[in-house]
Amino acid sequence: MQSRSTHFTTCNLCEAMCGLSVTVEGGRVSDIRGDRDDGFSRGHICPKAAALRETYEDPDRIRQPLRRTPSGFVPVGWDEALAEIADRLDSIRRRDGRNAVAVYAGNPTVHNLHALLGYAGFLRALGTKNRFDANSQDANPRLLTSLLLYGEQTVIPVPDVDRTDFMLMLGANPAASGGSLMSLGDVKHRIRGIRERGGKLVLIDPRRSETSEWASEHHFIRPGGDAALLLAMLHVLFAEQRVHLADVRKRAHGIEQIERLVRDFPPASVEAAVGIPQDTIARLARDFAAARHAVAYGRIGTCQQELGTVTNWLIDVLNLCTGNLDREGGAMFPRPAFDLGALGRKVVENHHGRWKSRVRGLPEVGGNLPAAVLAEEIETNGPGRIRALVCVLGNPVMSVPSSARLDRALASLEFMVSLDYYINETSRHAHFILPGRHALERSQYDVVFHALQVRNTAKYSLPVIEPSENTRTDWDILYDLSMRLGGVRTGLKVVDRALQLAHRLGLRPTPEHIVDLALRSGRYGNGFVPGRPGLSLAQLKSSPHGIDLGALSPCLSERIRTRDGKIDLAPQILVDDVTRVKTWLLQAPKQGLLLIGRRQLRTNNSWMHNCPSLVKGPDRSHLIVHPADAERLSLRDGHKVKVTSRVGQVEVTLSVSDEVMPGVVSLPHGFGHQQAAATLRVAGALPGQNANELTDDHLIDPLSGTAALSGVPVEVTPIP
Ligand SMILES: Nc1nc2c(c(=O)[nH]1)N[C@H]1C(S)=C(S)[C@@H](COP(=O)(O)OP(=O)(O)OC[C@H]3O[C@@H](n4cnc5c(=O)[nH]c(N)nc54)[C@H](O)[C@@H]3O)O[C@H]1N2
Ligand SMILES: Nc1nc2c(c(=O)[nH]1)N[C@H]1C(S)=C(S)[C@@H](COP(=O)(O)OP(=O)(O)OC[C@H]3O[C@@H](n4cnc5c(=O)[nH]c(N)nc54)[C@H](O)[C@@H]3O)O[C@H]1N2
Ligand code: SF4
Ligand SMILES: [Mo]
Repeated sequence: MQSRSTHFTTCNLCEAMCGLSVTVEGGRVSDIRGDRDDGFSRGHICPKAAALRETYEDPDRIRQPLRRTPSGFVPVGWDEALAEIADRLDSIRRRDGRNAVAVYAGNPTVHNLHALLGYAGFLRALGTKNRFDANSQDANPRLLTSLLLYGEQTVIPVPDVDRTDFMLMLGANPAASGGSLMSLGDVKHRIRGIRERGGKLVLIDPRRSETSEWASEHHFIRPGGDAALLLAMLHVLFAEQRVHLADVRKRAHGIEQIERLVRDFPPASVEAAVGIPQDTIARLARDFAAARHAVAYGRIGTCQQELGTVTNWLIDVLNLCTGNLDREGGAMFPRPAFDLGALGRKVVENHHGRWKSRVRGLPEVGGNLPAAVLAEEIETNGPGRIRALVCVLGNPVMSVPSSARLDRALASLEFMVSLDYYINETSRHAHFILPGRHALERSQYDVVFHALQVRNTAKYSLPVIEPSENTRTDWDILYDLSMRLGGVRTGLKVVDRALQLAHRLGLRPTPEHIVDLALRSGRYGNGFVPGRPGLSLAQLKSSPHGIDLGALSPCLSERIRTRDGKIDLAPQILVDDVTRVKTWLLQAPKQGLLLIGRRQLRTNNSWMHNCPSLVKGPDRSHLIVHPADAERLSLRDGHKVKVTSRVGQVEVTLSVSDEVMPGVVSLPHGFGHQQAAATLRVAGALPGQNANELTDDHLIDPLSGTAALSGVPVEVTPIP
């Protein structure tokens, strides 16, 4: 008889962190379902959870290191690969300097305890200023706002969804995404709960998304119009004396500057460009101010645009001015058990513009340069040119703007390594591919997402399945490479001392050691006092459904890192940037078609299209165009069209629907795997094109370097 066992773990695919109950029979996963005892996700899962098994069993997933040879990729031993990689990287940096070796960290890095902690040490060992990550396609405007206002980029407000009465949601689609910078298990019931309690959810989005079905109201907005909308709402609040002035003055500097700024934005002056009538703007402002608990929340639609940082700033301003920042039912700050920000300035680098990209002079944000400059930094001759790249759990050829250019640039590198378990558009350029252990074979603590939860929680999960023979975790790989390149230094004194000691004793530190140290020294820990109760790894190990540490409570005074403990509400670079909002208002009505994206429940960025259960059924890669635009341009539903931007051109199938705003067209990203069809056999056979062949590496938010992947001017023409 085959052994049968049930294991509890956490889905690491999106930020919702759903609890899973996984049945293993005879060493194979036979069933994955929601863990009803998980206090947070309460049994909720989405179709991607079951696909964890598909990626685990996927015959295209690579399970041993590969070396590229003229006749294709061939298996190579771990030690041989690691020794040669360290040697090549070291000789390039000795010859051309440290910045000649670049790194790019993709999104799954933050979903993987082993990669996240290993990467922090690896960065120190490399010492390069050419660091890139997915945040310049994602959250940089939010991180920079937190850095400027609160002095700490990890101090990020999340909506207190369970207690709010009015949620203004801009540029987010949790019904498809599972929620982002707002970890909320059981997303559907939590968000729908707002209306069920008699509250309101107002959604602002250029597409009538899946989340609109949960909303009380949905309003189309012209892509990029959020900053103008928020300025106009603030104008109404100041004009009608609805701002909690005394309270704001106690907690922040700069309210007078805000009052002056918003005078120029009466709703009548923005309605045409934004696409929302002035009466609606005024009503939304009044409803927001009148609600007992209200919260404005913005996500990727407010980041992937040229006014991303200003927009994210104005969201916090609106919350503060109405008495809803760091208040129950408003925008609140979690108190994480493992607090990255509390680990010190070398772990989370709170600076902006300390160095700039060599060619275009764009500023670093928290130590990372915008990925939009990666191609030009590889292509442009001169001192400091990038000659080698280590790509950590990322697929920038599919995810970065002007992707065709990046594809060519990667092919020209002297040396490249990918930590990845697929041979895809990016890793095919690597000289070595190192596949870390699969999620089901490794432990997990979500360092980042417990710090973004709508309740304070902590959870550790053990591996579900015995690791396959001769596999290594991403921690093992990155730790080994770091030691070969000069040693791991996290910058955190206590951790570094422990690491040095362990190394001298011939012991290998593990992510578990770090999690335990961080938990015990954190705000719920016992501070290493024997006998004193407190959170530790041992306690989490005996709580496989996670631990609830309570509802969010006001704590900004404890977490803020500004000099005098007050919020810097009007940093000069943001105040100055409002002139770009004025320029936008003048130009917006003259723009032609604007391209936006479309996340779907059954996709996960660029890398899960190889799972048969997720891609079966109708083609989901269409370009959606509004009927009025289709008629004007003689475009027909179901026909092929050509989409052209400044940088590229793709041919895709058209869908005519009024779910998008007139003047807006929508194409999902992550499709278009034909060039990797030999090694991604399911994904490679799908229709669809890479949306980032159209997005533009010169269309960015200059403050944060974030790519404006949304709102890209395009032309659509019929193909006869
Ligand atoms: N047009 C457009 N472009 C976008 C976006 C958009 O909305 N529109 N969104 C942007 C956003 S928000 C993001 S975060 C980025 C994401 O972009 P990236 O982070 O660059 O790429 P991913 O598509 O997440 O690819 C992750 C890679 O990691 C590998 N991988 C996944 N899990 C593991 C693992 O556990 N171990 C190992 N070893 N490898 C693993 C996968 O095989 C894949 O190659 O895309 C951005 N690009
Ligand atoms: N199923 C699934 N889940 C995912 C992912 C995935 O690929 N698939 N990716 C994960 C990642 S990496 C991230 S970062 C999160 C993102 O999480 P979300 O931000 O919740 O995800 P999106 O569905 O991209 O929602 C963004 C919305 O912004 C709208 N939008 C575009 N431009 C504008 C604008 O200018 N203004 C306004 N107001 N709205 C605009 C879009 O139409 C879209 O509906 O999702 C995560 N979860
Ligand atoms: S919503 Fe889906 S992908 Fe996200 S954590 Fe839950 S099961 Fe995983
Ligand atoms: Mo993302």
